Amino acid sequence: MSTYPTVKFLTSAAEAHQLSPDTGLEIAFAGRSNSGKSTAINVITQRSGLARVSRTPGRTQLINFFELAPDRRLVDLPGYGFAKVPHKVRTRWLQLMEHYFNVRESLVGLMLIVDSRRGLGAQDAAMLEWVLARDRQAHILLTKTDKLNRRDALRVLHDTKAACSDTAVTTQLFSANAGQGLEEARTVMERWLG
Ligand SMILES: Nc1nc2c(ncn2[C@@H]2O[C@H](COP(=O)(O)OP(=O)(O)O)[C@@H](O)[C@H]2O)c(=O)[nH]1
Ligand SMILES: [Mg+2]
Repeated sequence: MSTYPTVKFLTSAAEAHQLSPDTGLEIAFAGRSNSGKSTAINVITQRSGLARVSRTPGRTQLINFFELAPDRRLVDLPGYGFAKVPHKVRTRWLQLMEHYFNVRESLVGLMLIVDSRRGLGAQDAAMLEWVLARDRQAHILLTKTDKLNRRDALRVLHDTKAACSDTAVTTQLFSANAGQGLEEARTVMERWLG
């Protein structure tokens, strides 16, 4: 049986005032464009079309809210790290993210989606600092491990854990294609959502 049999899209927010009501508990997914965020959301919730998967990194800067169960949400934050976006777009992204992290009381934790072939970057580290500074939990999914051999995957896991060793951040390997790490990710989410 699906862990979230009633998961459904709730709403999109392009502006601060459009966030869904701040009740209950929610988990935010963040990461670079093309890191595998939408794919991870789809396989974790077992809904193939829930979050759209793109080959070309999208420029839409929307916060998408999904309801996992009553008063339990998954939030798809707009991706970052896309080199060619205009300065204005980047400023808007920053303002929307800062607003979200500053006001959101229902936020319990951040799932940080990192391409295992790239490893943790400066912007990923900045996202972690934001949530840790606000006393929220964080868990890193090192995605697309089917593209690495086992030795390289274990090395990036080790390096990422080492980079976060003075924090409570946890890290795991993940592959949507190979079905690796699904239960581990769901267990973290279940723990956070109580
Ligand atoms: N090989 C492999 N490709 C993946 C995996 N997860 C995502 N991708 C691919 O990576 C690309 C970007 O994925 P997407 O989920 O749209 O990334 P997002 O921009 O972070 O939402 C797509 O072509 C996906 O099919 C994975 O686990 N393994
Ligand atoms: Mg996406």
